Amino acid sequence: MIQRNWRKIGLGLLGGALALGATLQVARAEGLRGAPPPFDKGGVKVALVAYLSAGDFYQAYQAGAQQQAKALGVDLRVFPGRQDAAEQRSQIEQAINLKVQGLIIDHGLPESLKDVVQKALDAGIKVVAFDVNLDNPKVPQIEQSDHALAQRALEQAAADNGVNFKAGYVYVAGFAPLDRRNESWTDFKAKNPGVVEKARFGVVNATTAASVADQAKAVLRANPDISVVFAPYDEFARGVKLAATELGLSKKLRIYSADISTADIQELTEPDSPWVATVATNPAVVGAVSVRALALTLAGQDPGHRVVVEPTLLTQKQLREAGVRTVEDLDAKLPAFGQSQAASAAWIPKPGH
Ligand code: SR1
Repeated sequence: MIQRNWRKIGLGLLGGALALGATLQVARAEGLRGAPPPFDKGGVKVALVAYLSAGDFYQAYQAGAQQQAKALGVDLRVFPGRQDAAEQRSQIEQAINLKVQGLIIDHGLPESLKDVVQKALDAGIKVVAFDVNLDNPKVPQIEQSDHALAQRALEQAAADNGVNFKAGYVYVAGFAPLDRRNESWTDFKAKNPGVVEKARFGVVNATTAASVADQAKAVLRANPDISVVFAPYDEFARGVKLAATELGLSKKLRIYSADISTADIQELTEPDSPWVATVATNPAVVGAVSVRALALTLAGQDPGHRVVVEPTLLTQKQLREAGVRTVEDLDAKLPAFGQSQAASAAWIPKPGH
């Protein structure tokens, strides 16, 4: 009956859902052998509601979430928020109305989410959050160890440049991972007074790299003594690299970032690239961990309040020397990058199994 109702509701909303760009995958009807309820019976419906949908990170994250959902026999609907807080709220409301059993909230602005997430919890829906602090003991928080991520990038900057340099810094407040990375930057500057932040800039929108490139051009023209840019988001780093290339500064600037994608590897390793290091997880692994954390919560098992996927330092030199061209190459060469034991259980199959 529940299954039939779901189909009815699902068909009624399918047009709207497709218009929103939601993706639908058919749940495994027979259930997962040896799994606890509700996975033993099959037909589990969950939704991933994202705030950011532009950029390689989020596409890979969502693909990883879909692969893990498929392995679990779960019907995962992805709602792309399109960098719009009101749209993300409305999509959470839609997911509640669709009677999903679980929700993954992927980024967003806490103040516009807390009440609607509480509404979902009150309706008996289990919720986990990736990179948005919902400040709710019932909501496990998934992250990439952002303090350590930024520290490792900055240690590499110090190893390459010493601790006396003029820096540009790309930051937008209000995004949990960027706020955590900012705490590491503040700490690094306090410990290294010879590191002088000459300019701070940044924007997050549907075309982040292009917008940051415009800002970076103005900043680099006005501050020719900047030799290091800390840009802890790959879209930021791409923007700064574009600006440096256009201004002919590639050989006198070094960029340190977060995140990696196949397109980023190309940009890091090309001749004379100023993008010299990044610290990153495989976003597909983070997407899979998010689904596993939700699955554990749905099964009444505790994934822990803080679920962490550890990032790896990737330098231009290492990538070039190892002949790494793609994220798949990284997975093969660095097992710690290509998999995570976070939020695992014997009954949860790994993606692709
Ligand atoms: C605007 S927040 C950008 C970050 O979100 C994810 O955590 C990625 O690591 C990216 O750097």
